[in-house]
Amino acid sequence: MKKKVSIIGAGNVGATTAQLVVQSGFADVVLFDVVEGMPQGKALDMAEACPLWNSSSTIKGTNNYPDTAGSDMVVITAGLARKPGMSRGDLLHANANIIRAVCVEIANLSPNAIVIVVTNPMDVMAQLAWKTTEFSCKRIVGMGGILDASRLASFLSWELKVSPEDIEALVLGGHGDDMVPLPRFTTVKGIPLTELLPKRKIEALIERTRKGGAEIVALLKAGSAYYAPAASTFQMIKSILLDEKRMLPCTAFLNGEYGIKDIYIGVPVILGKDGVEKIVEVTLTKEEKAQFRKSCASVKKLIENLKI
Ligand code: TXD
Repeated sequence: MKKKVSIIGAGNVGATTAQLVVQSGFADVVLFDVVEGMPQGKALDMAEACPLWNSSSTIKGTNNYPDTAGSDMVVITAGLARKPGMSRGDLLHANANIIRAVCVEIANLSPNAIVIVVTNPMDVMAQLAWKTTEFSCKRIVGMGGILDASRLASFLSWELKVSPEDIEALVLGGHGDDMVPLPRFTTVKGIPLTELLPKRKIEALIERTRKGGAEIVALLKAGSAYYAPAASTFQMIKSILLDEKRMLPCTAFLNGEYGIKDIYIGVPVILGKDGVEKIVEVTLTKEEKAQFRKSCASVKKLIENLKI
């Protein structure tokens, strides 16, 4: 029997993630949304593409939570996306109410699921999902760092005129404007970025990475990025479903690692069949540590604001 992946929110990120999972053939998908007919329509369209994708996965669109029961994985993309000029934090209260409601259903219907949180402000929403479901923190993980690192890797590949395949980028911290891209741990075929580009150039590309989401929001005018976010989410789903044990920057619960306790924040983790199987600690310089702490403080402020 194939694994069951439920995707809550059939908007841009949710539907594109559903497409990647169905196309891969790795799992059956349930696509849930509160808008009547929309998830059913998108699911039917994807189901009709399965013969062309040579995929034996099934997909069901629904407005009924019981259809998600017994999921092995649940991906939460439900909520509002940013409009031009908005920060991710501006979505806090509206999305918190949605996440709470979604998580009550998940905890009841899929008590053994591993949950990937995508909705912004994502680090805080991951914390809220953990509190609401009362699942082990290993089974709640947030998507952000993979996307930020992929954006940095794209900018680097254009600048260095080298295939993105040969670039490994690392971004720590919250998925917000004070994320912490780490040039020391960003390499091109093993060569640290600091050997390949002058400091000024690196700083400019890091700045573009920090504002990468806003750059797309400004261009689209309605909605925010979804192709790269869905591809990042799919990488996490695949590592968990196939127990690949990939080391990926994700938002995970820290319990003293990096000198930080009790918050969800972006760090390198190993993702496998049990969810977050390990948090990988790297030694940071004084400056990197200060940036990481600043990012943690921003996330903490939002958590306190929500009183979770
Ligand atoms: O890196 C990351 N973590 C992110 C996060 C990258 C991209 C997008 N990011 C955030 O994901 C974004 O700021 C939003 O908070 C979510 C979803 O983004 P998306 O672009 O998919 O937004 P859409 O297209 O507006 O889709 C949201 C859907 C929409 O169909 C609503 O009807 C639905 O969510 N929705 C709900 N579904 C289920 N249950 C409830 N309560 C609900 N409320 C709205």
